[in-house]
Amino acid sequence: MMLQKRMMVPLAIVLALVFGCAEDPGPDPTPTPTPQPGEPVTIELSAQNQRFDTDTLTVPAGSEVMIVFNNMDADAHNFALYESSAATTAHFVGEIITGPETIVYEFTAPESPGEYFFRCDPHPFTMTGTFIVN
Ligand SMILES: [Cu+2]
Repeated sequence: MMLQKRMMVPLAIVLALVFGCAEDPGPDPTPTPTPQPGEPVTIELSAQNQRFDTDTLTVPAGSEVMIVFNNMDADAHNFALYESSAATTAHFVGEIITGPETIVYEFTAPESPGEYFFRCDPHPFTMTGTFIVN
């Protein structure tokens, strides 16, 4: 009887461990994070051959925006955000850098959703794009 009891205890522990492991759901699946208003957003933007690599950037309203700007030209470029293509009201004007060089710009996106205008100030007609706030 004693022998039987001693065997039962380890078996119960083993079963508990196995059962416990089987119940472990494992690592949570990592969903793709969707930026929410006010959350930080990182954007990579390049300038090469007197052109931006995109003509549309989209961020949530009021988000903290970090633009990693890679100027691949041996020319002066920047990123600047304006209310409209009239470029009279600036939301953010990034420092002009001569490439090849990378700079990080940080600013807060406009609170009002809509279409804004971005450009390179030294090339205000050829390096332009739409900055969408939603
Ligand atoms: Cu430029």
